[in-house]
Parts: sequence; C-alpha cells; structure tokens
Amino acid sequence: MEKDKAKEKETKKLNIKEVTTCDATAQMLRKAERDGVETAFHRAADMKACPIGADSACCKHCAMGPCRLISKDPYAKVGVCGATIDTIQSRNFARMIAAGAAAHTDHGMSMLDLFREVVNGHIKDYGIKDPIKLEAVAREIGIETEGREIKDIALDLYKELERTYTQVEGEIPFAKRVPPKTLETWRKHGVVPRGAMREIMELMHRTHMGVDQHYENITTQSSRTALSDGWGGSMVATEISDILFGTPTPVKAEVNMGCLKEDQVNIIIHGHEPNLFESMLDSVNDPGLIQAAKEAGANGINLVGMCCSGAEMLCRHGIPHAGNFMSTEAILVTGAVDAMGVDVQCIKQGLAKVADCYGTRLFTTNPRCRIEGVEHIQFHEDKARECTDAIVEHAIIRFKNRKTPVEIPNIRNYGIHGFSHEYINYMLGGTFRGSYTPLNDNIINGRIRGVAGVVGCTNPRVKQDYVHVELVKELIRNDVLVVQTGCSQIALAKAGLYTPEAAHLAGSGLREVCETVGMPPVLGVGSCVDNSRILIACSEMVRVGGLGSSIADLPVAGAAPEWMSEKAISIGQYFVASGVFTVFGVTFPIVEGTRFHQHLFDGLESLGFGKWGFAVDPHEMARMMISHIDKKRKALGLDKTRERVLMDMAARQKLEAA
Ligand code: SF4
Ligand code: MSK
Repeated sequence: MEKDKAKEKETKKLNIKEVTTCDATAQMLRKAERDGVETAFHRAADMKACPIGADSACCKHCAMGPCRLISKDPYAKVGVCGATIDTIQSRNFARMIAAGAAAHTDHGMSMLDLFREVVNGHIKDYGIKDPIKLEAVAREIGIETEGREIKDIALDLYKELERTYTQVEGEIPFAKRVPPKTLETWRKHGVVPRGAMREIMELMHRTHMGVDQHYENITTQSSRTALSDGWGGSMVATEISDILFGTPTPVKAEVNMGCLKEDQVNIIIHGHEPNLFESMLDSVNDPGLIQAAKEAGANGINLVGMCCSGAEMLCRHGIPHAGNFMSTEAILVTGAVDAMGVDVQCIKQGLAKVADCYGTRLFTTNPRCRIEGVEHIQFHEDKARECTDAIVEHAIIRFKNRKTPVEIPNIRNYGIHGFSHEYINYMLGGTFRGSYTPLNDNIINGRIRGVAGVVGCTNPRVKQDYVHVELVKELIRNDVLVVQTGCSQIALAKAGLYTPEAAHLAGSGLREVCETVGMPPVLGVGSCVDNSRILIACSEMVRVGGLGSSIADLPVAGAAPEWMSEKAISIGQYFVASGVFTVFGVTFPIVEGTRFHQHLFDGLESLGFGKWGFAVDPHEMARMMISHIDKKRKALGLDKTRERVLMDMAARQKLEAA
C-alpha cells in the first residue's frame, strides 16, 4: 500500500454507526480511517449538499444567468428571462429524466447492437442462449414465428426493436404489452413514445432557454421520454440480455464482502452491461488462466460482482455479489481485490484513488467511461476475451506481488435470487398453466395485500441500507409482497431476507403464500434496467383480471428509498406515467408548495397516471404505500375480503356462531 499517498490528507473521522448499517462496510470504513484513506462517506460528511441545487431553484440554461430563485415565497422572483420557479424546476427535472433515460436506452442499444452482430455471425463469443424467449418476445410484438428458422425470427426481431430507439413517428414496439386502458390514457395525453432518440432530443430542445415554458407541457414530454426508457430502452436491454445470456431462474447465491477469498485471485466486475461480465466468466474458467493463478500461489480465481452488473449476474448465474453502490470503495480497503473492471454508470471517480492506495488494479473498459489516471483496456465484443483475459493476467500479477495486508470481513449471506417474470409465471402456475392467476387470487382473497417494487441506489446522505431494510420489513409485515432490483436488492439480501425462512417476518397472509410456494417474501429480479420486469408483471396482473383494467387500478406502489442517480428519476417518472404511486426518499429536488410540485404529487393522478410521493422515514414511507394499496383495494371492492382473511380462528368461530 502506498501509505504516503493515502496520508496526503488527514481523513475526517466519521460516526460510522450513523452512516451505514452494513457491518462489512462499517468494518472497512474503520480500516480506511486507520489507513488514512478517504471515501464518498467522508466527502459527503465534509461537503453539505447545495441547498439551491437540492431544491432545483437554480437555472443555468443560459449566460444571462445563472439565476437563483431563493426566497421564502417561491413566486417572489423570476429569472432574468422571466422564467418562473415552475418553469425552472420542471426543466431541471426534465433534464434529469433525459439523462437517466439516455443512460438506460444507450445501454439497451448496446445490447441490441451486440444481438445484431451475433445473429449476423460477426461476433462468435456469444450466442442465443434462450431461443424460447426469443420466439415469445417476437410473437408478442407481432412477428410470425411458426415454422421459421431462429435466425430469420431474430433478424426480424432486431429490425423491429431498433424502432425503440430510432423511430421518428409511431408507437414503440413494446407499447403492445401495455394494458389497453393504460395505453388509452397515454394516447389521450400524447405520451406514447416514438423512438427514444427522438423523445430525448425533443426534451432537450424543449428545455433550452426560451422554448417550453409551461410546466405541465414540459411534464408531458418528460413522461413520454421516461416511458421510452421503461417500456423501450430498458425493456429491450432486459429482453435481449435474457435471449443472449439466459433468462434468470431462482438460484442460491451468496452476497457480502465475505465472498472475497484471501487465498485466491479476486476480481470484481462493477457497472451495468452484462457482456463484459459474461466474457469475464469465461476468462476466469479458462484452464490456462487458472493454471497461471496456481503458479502464482493462488488457490484459484474468484469472480465477484458489485452494483447492477453484479445484481444481473447474481440473478442469472448465481455469481457472488460483494455489495451495493456505497460499498464499492470500501471493498477495495480489504486489500484483497486484485483487479476491478468497470464499464458504465455509477462508477465513482473516487475508486481510482482508493485502488491506488491498496494496489488494486482498476481498469475501465468502455469508451464511454474513462477515468483520468486509470488504465483503459478497451472491451470489443468481437474479441471480448482479449480484454477480460488481460484483466485476469494483471490480477494474477497483483496477487503474486500483494504488499497490502488483507482484511476481509467474515460476513456472507445466502439467499435465493433470479425471479424473472417468466419464472414467477411458472412458479405460481406450473409448467402447463403458467399464469399470474394464483397471485391475483391471493391479492383478491386478501392474503397478499398488494405488491411493492422497492428499488434503487444507496446514497451517503442517508444511512446506507437502513431505509431499504426498514421499509421492506414493514411492507412484508403488512402482507405486501416486495419485488426488487439493483442496489436495494443487495441491501435486503445482506439483511437475510432472501431466504424462504424469512417468510416468518411476513404477515400471516403473505407468510402462508410464501410457505405454500416455498418462496422468500422478497423477490429479486435483477439490475436497474430490469425494473422493466416489474412493468411486465404489472401488465400481466391486469391481463389476468380481477384487479381492474389499467395499471393505475392495481393495488401496487413503488419506492426508491435511497436514490441518488438521474436514472432513478427517469425510473420514477416511467412508473408514475404507467400508473404507479412512487415514493422517493433522501430528498426531492422540487420546492414544496409550487404548482409543479402539486402537479407531480397530485395533478398527474387526476389525469389517470400515478403520482409521486416523498418521505425520508421508512415507516412513514411504508404507511404511505400501504394506505395507497388499501385505497386501490377499496376502489376494487376488495377491502372486505382482506378483513375476512385476517380474522383469526376464534373470530371466525364467533362469526359463524352468530
Ligand atoms: Fe436565467 Fe432564464 Fe437564462 Fe435560466 S434561461 S439562466 S432563468 S435567464
Ligand atoms: S447501480 S443507479 S446505484 S441502483 Fe444500477 Fe445501484 Fe442506483 Fe447505480
């Protein structure tokens, strides 16, 4: 370890109990402080969030400004151009959505590019692992599959899905999956997406100085753009990744930092796109590289995931996962990570310095994401192993020359992950009658009160994992089945909720269903782009019947309790536009009491969409979500069934005797 560099600056001491509930991360933060190493937790403590930025009352869209509208009365001032607080806030919010949607759709487009090259035979390192899913997706969007070659179907599927991005007019292909009544609402309000490129371009244009200056009109285009992410770019990313790499089915896997192995070459892949990780999986299983590792004195090569590409590989292949977003610097403090390869999104620049302090070899691999001072090994899909083999070779050299003392937190949590929409269908209905009918029936009969999606990041502005874990525990205690993705999934996995035994933490109705099916009360479905699986599940619940005719009718709610990224705002807006009540924690970038705030938190619902909610406290968040679920149950006439199912035996006997 290069202690001199590490000690460059006196590290401010944290109250570690206040910043994380993850014991492994806490142990590493204590070590980082002993070693004089700084992390994002320290920087967050050192730098208060800018209050103007947090409230989104600042505009820097032109050089007449920046204009700061800070006063007790948000309407007391306007920008130099005359822009009101509602215009400024809705433009800033819209640009967060444009950036978030661009990230997901660019990810999806990379998957589609890869699919095209695989189908055309130009890339041979990957193939089609799930032809059944390929045919099913093709049929759903109107492509003839009967009696046709897989390659021909795949070529048609590529052409059709390309429209998700490039189409100038018309509706995106997966609009066919949207429940008719939801689609009707979208058409009425002009938010059915064309191609994502067009929507993002138009949103950036409209939010330029002097263009769209009506917050409601800006919100309409924000919804359209966000929908081009959820039902477009993200959904394509999920579906194509399943077709190329396999559709997840439940798999037992371990999470937490204890999955690092002191006597092995440890390699972490962190980021979002599964192709780098898939290739690394081949590299670490290469007999030549395993032999090289052994010759260097290691007992093998240990591949571990982090963040969303880790969550995707956890669900798809059961690859161990070391931790979520706020643990990516902390894990390097173990000294046990020989190499970390990153691709895109949520890669902290701070990793470079921590890696340097502990001698970890950090590599960027994607041309979209370079970091000053970090070695770049370009990942080319047509010669994928060149990049991943090189990372393994560097990791082996680093293992052989390890100078840093190793301290690995001895914490591992086992759980079951990988509940794709297809598997949930099968799990509930069986091979021959795969269906969501049992889920709907259990919601109708009241054993399951409703379904909540709890997703998103971790953020050093709140205690790591705490809000996720408390919220989910409260939801399942109240018979709400929870579906998860991304860093939130990892928080709950570390808390031990991904085992069927965790059903004992659920209310009696949900517990009964979990015990009958043998499933955990919390279902993990993958990475951030895999939030699209939750949209598909909502559509399926509507299609099966008994829970209303649009997504807005369903007794469901969503939350991103510790969000931090622009992608999260795009996800939130596409859930809201799809009809879901969506609660965010940490902070909400809009000033309360403004017309734009009222539009997001109330107005959108009156137009037939969902709406936003905000709470910092997990119990308040749960209360809001449960009361929304109950409101929807009541509207469906299901409030009485739940009262019946929750009666204990004595109460039933009393009723029968009466
Ligand atoms: Fe100020 Fe208007 Fe320029 Fe924004 S667009 S910086 S509000 S003058
Ligand atoms: S990685 S966007 S911190 S979920 Fe998708 Fe985690 Fe949030 Fe990144």
